[in-house]
Amino acid sequence: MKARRQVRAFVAAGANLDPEAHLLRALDLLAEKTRVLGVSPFYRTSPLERPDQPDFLNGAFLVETGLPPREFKFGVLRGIEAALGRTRGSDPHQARTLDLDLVLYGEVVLREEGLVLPDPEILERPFLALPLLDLDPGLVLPGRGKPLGDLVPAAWKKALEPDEDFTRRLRERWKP
Ligand code: PH2
Ligand code: MG
Ligand code: MG
Repeated sequence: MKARRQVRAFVAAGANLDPEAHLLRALDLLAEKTRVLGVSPFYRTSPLERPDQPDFLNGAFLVETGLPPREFKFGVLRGIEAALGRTRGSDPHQARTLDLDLVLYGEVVLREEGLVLPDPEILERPFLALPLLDLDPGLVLPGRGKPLGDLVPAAWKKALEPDEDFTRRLRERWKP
C-alpha cells in the first residue's frame, strides 16, 4: 500500500479536571496514533470565560499524521477526548478532563463547519500561542505569511510561567 504523505500538525492540549493524569494519558494515546515530534512546556493558567472553575494546564504537542484534517480531528482527537472521559454539554466552556484542539495542520488554510485552520484562537490566547512558539520559534502562520512571534504582543511572552515539574513528567513518558 502506498504510504500517505505525512503532515506536521500542532495539537493544543488543555485540562482542568485532574489535568495531570489526563494529559499524561493523552500523550500515550496520541503516540499510538501519530508520531509525536515535540512536547511543549505546559503552563498553569487561570480559567478564561469561567473564573469559578479550577485552573487549567495548557500546552501543545507537535505530531506527524497521515490522516486528513477532519479525520484527524473528529476521529483521533475526539476519540482520545472521549476515552479520557470528556463529555460535551450545552456549555462549550464547561470544565473538562481533556481538550485536544487541532490548531495547525501543515500549510492548510480552511474555514469549514467545525474546523477552522489555523485556529483563530492562536492570536487571542497566550496559552495557545506560547506553546507553539516553544515548539517552533520561527513558526510562520499559514495564510498570514508572518512569523507567529511577530503577531503576538511582546507582553504575552512573559505572561505565563511553565510548570517545570509537570513538563518533566510528561516528557519522561515520551519516546521520540
Ligand atoms: N478553554 C476554554 C475556556 N477557558 N481557560 C484556560 N485557561 N485554558 C483553556 O484551555 C480554556 C479556558 C474553552 O474554550
Ligand atoms: Mg480548546
Ligand atoms: Mg476543543
